[in-house]
Parts: sequence; structure tokens; C-alpha cells
Amino acid sequence: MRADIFCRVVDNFGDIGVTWRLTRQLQSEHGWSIRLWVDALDSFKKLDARVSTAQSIQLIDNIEIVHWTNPAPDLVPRPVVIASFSCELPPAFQARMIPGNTLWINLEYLSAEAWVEGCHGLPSLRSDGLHSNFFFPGFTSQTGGLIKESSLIEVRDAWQANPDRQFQWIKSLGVPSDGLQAWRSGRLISAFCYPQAPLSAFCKHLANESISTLLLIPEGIASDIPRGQQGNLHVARIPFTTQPEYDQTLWTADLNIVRGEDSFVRALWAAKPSIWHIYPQTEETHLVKLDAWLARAALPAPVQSCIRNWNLEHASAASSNAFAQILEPASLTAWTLAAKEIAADLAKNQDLACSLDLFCRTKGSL
Ligand code: TRH
Repeated sequence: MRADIFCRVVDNFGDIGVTWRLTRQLQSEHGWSIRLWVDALDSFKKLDARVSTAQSIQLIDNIEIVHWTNPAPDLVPRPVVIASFSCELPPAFQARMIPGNTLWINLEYLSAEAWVEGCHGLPSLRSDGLHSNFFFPGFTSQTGGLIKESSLIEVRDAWQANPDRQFQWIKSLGVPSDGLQAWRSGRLISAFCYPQAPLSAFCKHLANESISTLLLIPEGIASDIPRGQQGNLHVARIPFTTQPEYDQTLWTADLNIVRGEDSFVRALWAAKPSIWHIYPQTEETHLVKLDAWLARAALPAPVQSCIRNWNLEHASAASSNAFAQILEPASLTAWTLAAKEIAADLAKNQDLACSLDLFCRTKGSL
């Protein structure tokens, strides 16, 4: 059960975030022996402090991590080769891959668009005799599914049934006592979004609401938002935590603002209301992906329109009225119920690691 997984960090944390989570699961739950190639060890280190930026090969959680330099280390390809987010493989490495012996998988971006089902698992033939296979994560049983560790739902439920643990966790993030008080008498929101987000308008609205809010923002995100008390809003800056710890924050908050790919999926698993700030692309192609998700998600109409407005280039359309409507207690309750149903429905699908494992076994490469 031997595989090479390649991850090129294009920007931010999603490329390595998705790849690292999936790699760990393939190793721990399916017994794969993995060599993980990563070009930007400094980005990787931000997600997992155990990573050394100085070592060309290192072992973490029984996974061999190779620093993907240029030129790449000269290693013999393993029977399964996965290109995360369809990154290009090192040419010399690819030249050593043998048609019929190497199972090459291009793991694609997540999308809720309908065409994904038709393309998932298809081979892409090449003139050199090799072929890659399209592997699409997704929201239906006709796709590869989403990353979900086998114990995730159980661990989440135990966490959500334990208010003391939740309180101690949020406190341990360095939130001052007046911030904790704002949460105790009101609600908790976490925000991890891109700079274009209408977060200032949202904060202005929260400051004027009758219910108090503790808003958690990781360091380095929306640096223009001042920390501390403004009206009925308390903003606390929190450290960038590990992935399992970030899950705990998402499970605890009443509403999560998330972005990209991985934090979005983790917010879905939190079964709490969430606003998705999708990764912006040129010519607003991301809005097609967003609409495909919104069409699939049974969310209340005001929530759908608020999420869409949040993602518009001129997000000032996200007005105070719209925020008031989605945060009104009855709306928030309906939104929470919808989020629970969405998470429960998605959990019925086979998860991405299981799908990949099955695909490789069926193709006879493991
Ligand atoms: O960081 P992102 O915006 O990443 C990306 C990239 O831009 C990428 O190029 C693009 O293709 C992709 O989005 C769609 O958002 P994402 O995907 O949510 O990744 C963030 C990762 O950081 C995720 O694994 C969760 C993790 N994280 C922590 O581990 N701790 C934290 O405290 C926070 C806030 C996030």
C-alpha cells in the first residue's frame, strides 16, 4: 500500500490543509504507506508545528515528508501517484512512471456543480501511454465525497454536549473575561475570510444589536478590525491553531464565517450555521460554484441571499437589514436546524479517503 502524494502550495493554507488532512487519514485509517511531497514547508509548518523547514526528508505521523525542491529529488515512483489539486508532477519523476504499473490520480478542486458527477473517475489518456484519472471530491454519492475522519461525528457530538470543555477551550485561546462574558450572555461567532469580505459592515451591525456577540478572528485576518469592545460586540484575536483545534472552535461557535475549501467543509461538519467566503476567481467564475452549492443546500432564503451577497465584489450589498434578518433568534434556530440536516445528509456519503482507497484497490494498485 504505497503512494506518492504531491502538494504544491499555490497560496494560503488550503492546498496543504486539504492534502495533509487526507494524507493523515489514508495512513491512519487505511494503512497506506505515503511519501508526501510538499514544495512550501514554511506554509506546512504553520499548520503543523512539528514540520521542520530544514529537512529534505522527515517522518511525521508515520508519513514520509519530502521537500519538493526544483529539481525534485530523484526517487522511484510508487504504485499510486496522487497530484493534489491536479498539480503538475516533476517531469523527471513522471518520466519514470510506467504505463500499466503506476496509478496516477489527479485530485481535483471541490465543486457542487452537476458536471462533476459525470467526470469523476474518468481516465485522461495521453500520447506517452500513461493516463491520469480525474478524482473529484463532492457532495453526492456519485463523486469522491468529502474528507471526514471515521470518528469525526462522534467526537464532534461529545464536544458539543460538553459546555465546560467548550468554555475552557475558548478561554485558552486568550479571550479576555469581558469577551467571555459577551459570549455567555449572547453568542459566539468565528471569522476566517478573505480581505474583500464585508466584515466591517458585519461588525458595525453586531455592535448595534441588542444581543451581545464575541467575535473570534485569527491573527493576520481582517487586520483592520479593531480588537476589544465596540457597543455590543467584543472582538478577540486568537492564534492560528492546529487543524483539530480549529475544528473545536468551529464546533463551539454559533455561527462560523469560513473560506476556501477545507475550512468550509469543516464548518459543514460542525453542523452550525456558516457563511462561505468562496475563493475568488477571475471573471467571477467562483459565483457559479457558489450558486451550485446554494442550489444544493436547503438553507433559508434570507441566508442564501446573505451568503451570495457576502461573495459579491462590492459586498456593500450585504446590508444591516440582511444581517438583522439572518441573526434574528428564530432565523438562527431555523438555520441551525438546516445546518444539522445538511451535515447529517452529507455524512451518509462515502468519505473521500474511503473512495480513494476503494478506487485504488479496484484498479489493483494497492
Ligand atoms: O487558506 P485558504 O484560503 O486556502 C485555499 C487556497 O487559497 C487555495 O489556493 C485554494 O485552492 C483553496 O483555498 C480553495 O482556505 P481553506 O481551504 O479553508 O484552508 C485553510 C486551512 O487552514 C484549513 O485546513 C483549516 C486551516 N486552519 C487551521 O488549521 N487553523 C486555524 O486557526 C485556521 C483559521 C485555519
